Amino acid sequence: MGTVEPQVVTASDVQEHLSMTTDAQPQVTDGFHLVIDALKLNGIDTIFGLPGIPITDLTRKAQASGLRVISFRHEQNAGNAAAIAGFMTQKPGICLTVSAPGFLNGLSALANATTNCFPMILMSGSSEREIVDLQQGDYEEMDQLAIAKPLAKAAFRVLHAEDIGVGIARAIRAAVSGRPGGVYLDLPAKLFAQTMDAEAGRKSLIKVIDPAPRQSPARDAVQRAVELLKGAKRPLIVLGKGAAYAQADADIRTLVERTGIPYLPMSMAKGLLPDTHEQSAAAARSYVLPEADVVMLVGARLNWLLSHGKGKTWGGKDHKAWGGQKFIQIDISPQEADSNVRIDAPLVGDIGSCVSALLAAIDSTADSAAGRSWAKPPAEWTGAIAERKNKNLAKMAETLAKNPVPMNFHSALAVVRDIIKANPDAILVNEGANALDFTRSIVDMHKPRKRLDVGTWGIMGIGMGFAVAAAVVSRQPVIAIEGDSAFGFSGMEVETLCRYDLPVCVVIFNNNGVYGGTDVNPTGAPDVAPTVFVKGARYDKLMEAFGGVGVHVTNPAELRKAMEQAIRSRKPTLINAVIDETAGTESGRITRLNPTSGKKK
Ligand code: FYN
Ligand code: ADP
Repeated sequence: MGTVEPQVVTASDVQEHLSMTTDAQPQVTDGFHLVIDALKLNGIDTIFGLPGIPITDLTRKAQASGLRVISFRHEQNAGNAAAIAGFMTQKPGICLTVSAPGFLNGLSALANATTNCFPMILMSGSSEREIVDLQQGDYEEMDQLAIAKPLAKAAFRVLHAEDIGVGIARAIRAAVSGRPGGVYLDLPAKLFAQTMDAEAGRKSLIKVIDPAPRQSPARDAVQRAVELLKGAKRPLIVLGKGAAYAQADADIRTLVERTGIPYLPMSMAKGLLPDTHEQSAAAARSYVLPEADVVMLVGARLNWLLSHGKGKTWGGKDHKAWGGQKFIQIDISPQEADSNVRIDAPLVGDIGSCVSALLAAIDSTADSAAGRSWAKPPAEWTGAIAERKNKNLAKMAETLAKNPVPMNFHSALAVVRDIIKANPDAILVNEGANALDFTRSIVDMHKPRKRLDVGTWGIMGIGMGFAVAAAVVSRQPVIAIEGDSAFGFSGMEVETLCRYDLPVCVVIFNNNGVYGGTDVNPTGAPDVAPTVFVKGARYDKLMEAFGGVGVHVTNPAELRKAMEQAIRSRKPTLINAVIDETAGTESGRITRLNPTSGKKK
């Protein structure tokens, strides 16, 4: 990324904007171009957004300047696209929205990005401060900066053109340094038309140097962790989405394989090592979590997804409670340790630096033990895991071999598993309840950062935004496995998929409702039950409406054929897969989170 020549705005351009008259031909620039130049100077090449007052011209000028501007139908989807682009690239994804309602629509994605540690910048046009602060009733008046602050990692406002360079630089650094997250940048409408000398404008821009500095762990912290690992009889490594984001793939794989320690990938860490790896303990999850005596968390928080490191593990049945483990936690956030239970060996730093430091310490420990290599975990531990894993794998294989009519999640996902195996570079986007939980345990991932899902919040609605960004960023085929309810939150973006002709294959598991279409209205009144949708809906027609390929399938063979064709053609495709509406459970594997009235169903 070299220096970027400022977008020189001639007087006639300025006249067009400011209807000013001038004889001279001063070389000036304006707020529009300073924003664009600042982004380009920092290697940003794509904006996800939705045009409208006061940023429509910014989208036009951005595109004219060579930035890719991907326009959506709802800002939440643009924001989710920006967030996952950040996760995939380690550069902040940019979401651009109009003021007030557009800003609010983007806010849910900003909050989700902050929660998931995805680096993104929500840039929104806004009303003039003097009117907002006096609450005089401006067009779309809203104190957006104040509203964004609690939900963002950082939030800034720029009032003067000469400060745009600093504003963008601060937003970029805040988004990617330390624990990545969502940043809000407030751009009042008047800012864009402000002009300044072009040369002064160029000098005001900042190319951010080393925006995400490596942070090495302390030597004693490394030693403390190695000692714990050395003494473990039943060690376990948990890989979280932080480990995927760090892009330290080779060292992470070496750490797992050199120590021989079993590992458990969290959903978006699947594929860091292939899910078929012999050390994967994913298919023995409820056994390894409570039984391990030392658990090393690598970019994974002990939050609800890991039952807070104590109590019962999640799942359809009660499991042995956790308790008494010793924890090593590798994390860039020093405050994360002890958030739920005591962390015996916090290793604070970026995962790349921490893992390479651990490897060096492990190697030196092995050498000092008279040339013995690192002692692998005891066979009774790895053997016990293998026994449970193989039992679950066998049970799953038996289920997947069945071909029930109507098709259910398992028989459909047996096809998806094959398709992903045959296309390891394809990206899998996944959301839903049963559609999410069954896909997670059935569809093996083979490469890092190929599974993008609902993440820490379990948020519905990420599907099409993630699919658009995944296709734009990776240029690889994208397969979005969607619950029919989940798809509804972002379904209008199938038009976006077609408009940009993206190689996205959306597979909707259509079981006629939220969780399934079997609820009935007990009153007998005409209204269907709150969880029921139109029976036999044909979502495939929606894709056809915009020129994409729509396919309706009712069995695995038809699903396989349609998916293979979609991958081959790289055409936007929506497959409406009819799923037995009695299959699955309410809320999938987190049924127990539903408060019950105590009555057994
Ligand atoms: C896993 N398992 C397998 C396999 N992989 N069996 C066979 N083959 C394979 N490949 C086993 C695993 O050992 C568990 O069995 C079980 O399948 C479930 O595995 P999972 O899903 O990894 O484990 P679990 O207990 O569900 O994990 C808890 C959880 C997870 C909270 C981390 O449920 C989750 O991430 N949920 C997200 C929910 C969400 O966000 N929903 C969106 C909104 S829902 P046992 O070991 O025998 O237990 C709106 O309503
Ligand atoms: P998962 O849901 O997969 O378990 P989480 O989102 O709970 O993952 O945890 C991700 C953790 O990774 C966060 O605590 C975050 O601070 C940390 N993290 C993110 N990026 C890095 C990095 N580059 N180096 C170290 N830690 C990181």
